Amino acid sequence: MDSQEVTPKDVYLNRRQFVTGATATALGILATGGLSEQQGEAGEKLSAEKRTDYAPGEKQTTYKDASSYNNFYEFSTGKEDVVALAKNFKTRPWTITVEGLVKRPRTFDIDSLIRRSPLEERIYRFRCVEAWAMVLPWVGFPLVDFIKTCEPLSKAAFVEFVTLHDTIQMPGQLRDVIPWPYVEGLRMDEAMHPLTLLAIGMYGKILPNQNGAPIRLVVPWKYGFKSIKSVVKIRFTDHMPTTAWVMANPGEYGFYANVNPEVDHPRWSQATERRLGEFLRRKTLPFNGYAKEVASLYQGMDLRKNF
Ligand SMILES: Nc1nc2c(c(=O)[nH]1)N[C@H]1C(S)=C(S)[C@@H](COP(=O)(O)O)O[C@H]1N2
Ligand SMILES: [Mo]
Repeated sequence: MDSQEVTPKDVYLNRRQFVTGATATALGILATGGLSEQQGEAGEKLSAEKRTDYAPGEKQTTYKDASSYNNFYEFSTGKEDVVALAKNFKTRPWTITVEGLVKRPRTFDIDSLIRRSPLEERIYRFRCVEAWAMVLPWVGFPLVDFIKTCEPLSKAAFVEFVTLHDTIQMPGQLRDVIPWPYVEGLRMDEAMHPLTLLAIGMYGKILPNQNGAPIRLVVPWKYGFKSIKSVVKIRFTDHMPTTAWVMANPGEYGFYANVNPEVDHPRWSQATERRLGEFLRRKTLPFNGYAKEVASLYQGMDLRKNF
């Protein structure tokens, strides 16, 4: 059994474990006088290697804006209501179950995952399908690193991600605005692309609940809804997953959801965006400005049909 694999008992023990300052630093967690069992609390500082080359020269959205205007339908469809409703959301203990086309299905404890992965800070542009956008420093590790650990079989062609389903903690799930639990998916090459991040923090700190704690996907060249929050399950499949948004409204939301200023949403233009905290609109760039990195993934595809 791998050290990062867990049983429910391990999860509990892990939570109680006292990590010493030295160990914590080696693990990529900045120890401020030793890390207590508060490990994983929102706002706790993280140390990560800074990479600034993903949105060079662009002004960052403020932490306040990025953490108080959120889409997280499990709590509310009101973007300004999520922060208060997610306040007491429990992010520990937390496990991620890996199933489907893998050598063997396994369950990982979030803290051991974090500990074994060197953390990076990456400043990405982030574009919501509803035409607002941000630039912010995520802290996390490339999804590809985790995929390698999962040992997918060669038949695996897609990865499906699932959010926690818990109507007590997430009362938004009592309303059927979209089918629950929230499901998203990526083609294997998209999932393995070095830009695709599993984020556990932002602005140098543990993710606030409203931004998808304890772990969420960040796919910077796709509309925000692909970046699924509070992930509990990852499944490797040989077919394209049916995602929650495609199920809810296949005419408006597609599987690929690549940011594309030339293809309008049926109800509004995607040509421009409003960055949170700014007044004037900016032009939206193809693949959200990451065309150089990712356009080749879609060579030969009709991106109007495959929206
Ligand atoms: N589980 C889950 N993940 C989700 C959502 C959601 O409602 N539930 N909303 C998505 C949408 S539409 C956007 S724009 C982003 C918003 O991320 P942010 O709140 O960190 O800005 O989260 C995405 N991930
Ligand atoms: Mo969104």
